[in-house]
Amino acid sequence: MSTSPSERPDLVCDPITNAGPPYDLRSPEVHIRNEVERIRFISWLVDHAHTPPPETTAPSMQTYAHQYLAALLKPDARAAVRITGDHIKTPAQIELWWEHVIQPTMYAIGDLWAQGRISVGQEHLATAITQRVMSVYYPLILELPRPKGPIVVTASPGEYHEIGPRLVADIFEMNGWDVYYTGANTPALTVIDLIQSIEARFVCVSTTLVTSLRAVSSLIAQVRAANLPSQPKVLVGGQAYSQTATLWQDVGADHLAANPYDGIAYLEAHVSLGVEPENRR
Ligand code: B12
Repeated sequence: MSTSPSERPDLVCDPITNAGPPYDLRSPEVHIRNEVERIRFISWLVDHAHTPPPETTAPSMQTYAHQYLAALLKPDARAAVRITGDHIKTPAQIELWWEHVIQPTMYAIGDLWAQGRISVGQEHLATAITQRVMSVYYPLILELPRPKGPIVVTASPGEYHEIGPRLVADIFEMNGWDVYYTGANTPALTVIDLIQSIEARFVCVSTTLVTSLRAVSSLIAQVRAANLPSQPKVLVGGQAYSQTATLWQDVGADHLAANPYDGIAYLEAHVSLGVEPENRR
């Protein structure tokens, strides 16, 4: 891709004026177009990873992503925190940043590593910087009201990729869900105990590696066999499902969501909202 993102205003989600993410949940066409543009953009980021980001007075989400990637690669944690902090003023802007800066830059980091253009150490450092950046916003995220009920978000057993589920957990939390996030490589019994103790009606399982899917099947089978009173629905997501359309059914899930917003649409379609708000955190 040779065009610069700043030359493509149609790809740009304005960071200041746009209230919400550029998804239209009712329109699969818009969703597919967004995903195609995102893939193109990641490839543009990879190609321009070592090109200094231009100085601009009206940065788009994509120029921010370019600047953020440069900070990860330098590596400059302070610059990554500063670029993020200059942009984020509201929870809606955290969501935009998670989806349109953190996700594509981490994919670009993965591609740069797979192409041998950065070392495994640089990839680890970039991941650590992103984790530090995200942690700045927990005082804000965790203070928001969460009246929609408790849910579990977990990375499946054997799965060490945890930024994806963390990002999902944060976006669910910012949309009113009371999220219990377990982190990476969570044993099935821990997940079952947690669902039981908080009476979660949903468990959301993130998986990146296809090789982890056997463990996902086992986790879901154990959740079903536990016959929990809250009868939790199992929502799955993550890159492990991107190659074959039916994998989510093979593992026994109730639903596959391509991104956090598809996930929210599923949760909201399957729960009656506004139940006992005084009992909700
Ligand atoms: C950081 C990283 C690591 C770190 C993870 C550290 C951590 N604390 O998370 C470490 C070093 C541990 C690691 C290890 C490995 N990694 Co790695 N890693 C990555 C990297 C660069 C970034 C991951 C990330 O943060 N992505 C950003 C998040 C936000 O995206 P996401 O997870 O896809 O989540 C989004 C969606 O998928 C969706 N989603 C995800 N889950 C869910 C769940 C629900 C319910 C919903 C609704 C939505 C949803 O929403 C999220 C937000 O949009 C990726 C590159 C990539 N393409 O992701 C490689 C990558 C995933 N790793 C890869 C590999 C090969 C490995 C190793 C096998 C390497 C090795 N030989 O040891 C190991 C496996 C370890 C294991 N058992 O899990 C490959 C996988 C290739 C493949 N097709 O299988 C990738 C793609 C790199 C590459 N380009 O080749 N890795």
